Amino acid sequence: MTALAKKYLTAEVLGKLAQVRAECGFGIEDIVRSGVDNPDSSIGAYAGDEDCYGKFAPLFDPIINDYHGYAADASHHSNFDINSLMNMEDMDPSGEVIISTRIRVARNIKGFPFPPALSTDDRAVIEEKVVAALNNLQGELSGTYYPLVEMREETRIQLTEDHFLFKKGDRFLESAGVNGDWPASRGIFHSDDKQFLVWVNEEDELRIISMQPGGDLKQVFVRLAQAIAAIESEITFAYNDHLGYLTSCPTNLGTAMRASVHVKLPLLGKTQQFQQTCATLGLSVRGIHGEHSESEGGVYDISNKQRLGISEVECIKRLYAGIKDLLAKERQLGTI
Ligand code: ADP
Ligand code: CIR
Repeated sequence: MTALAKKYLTAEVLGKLAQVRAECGFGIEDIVRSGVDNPDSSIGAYAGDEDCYGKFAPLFDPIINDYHGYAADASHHSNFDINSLMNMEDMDPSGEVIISTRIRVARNIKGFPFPPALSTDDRAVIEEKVVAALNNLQGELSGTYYPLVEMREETRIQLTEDHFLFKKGDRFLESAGVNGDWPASRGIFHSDDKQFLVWVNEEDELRIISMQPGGDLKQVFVRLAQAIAAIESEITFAYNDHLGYLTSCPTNLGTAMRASVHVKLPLLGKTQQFQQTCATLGLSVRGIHGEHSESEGGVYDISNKQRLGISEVECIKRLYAGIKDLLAKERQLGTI
């Protein structure tokens, strides 16, 4: 097992944390259950509430520092100012190599535990609150909420295959306690064109998503920023100055933003140094059906790795620069 939770849960740290309980009732066994059940985890730890990050800091701080390069006394600053993205052009004006661009942020609601520790009743209250706020959205953000309990199985499968909906039965989330009472109080809200979407009560209480075909990262970001501001005017999200927006998985803290493209890299993707090249550029590689999936046809999901200690616009700028670099490398291989 190579999970960061295993690396940092030394005998000494376990000794310190064995008797500790967070406000949500979580002990160390709850926090690392997903990593213990799934030895192929990369992280293997989930928080049940904000208090877990404080009470279990001897485990979470080194994980956070390892993943984000972020110190235990650092502070996080949010910045959605689109003016600094004004010169950002479409990453693929030809429309041939970037299939689609997506940005999501994770959010949890202040005053509630996170999904691994939610009660049945709290989950239902959250769904009601979120749907009420989403139903007030106007213009291109207006849409419809589709609860999972009412969804036909074919529709659910199609939405998942088309990259709009979360997967069912993820084993990492199952062990973390996220899938309790499935499918009650889960669902997806989306605009008619499916360019603006919100997942309700999956790994985090909200996943706010903007996506569209092609490589216009700025346009996707602008839509997302407007949506977040509109939702935030009605719902207060869990946030603190050290960890930014608070999420159940420590990889998502801070901006909680994953900006990704589905991009064709058939030559570079086959090279031995591909993973290392992406890592050096601060990029993560996933397959085209999300985390823990494989690439198909030389298409990869490439996204910003760091989300904490950098602003939202910085996440976007890093992805943009990284993708430009990867596209140049792919072109070079094509002309050799
Ligand atoms: P998350 O991005 O929320 O952390 P996943 O990695 O599981 O979670 O991705 C969720 C879904 O979003 C998957 O179906 C994935 O293929 C899809 N997705 C991610 N990035 C893109 C993209 N740039 N274009 C289209 N679909 C995407
Ligand atoms: C793992 O440790 O591999 C899973 N728990 C996923 C970790 C990072 N990704 C995520 O939270 N989406």
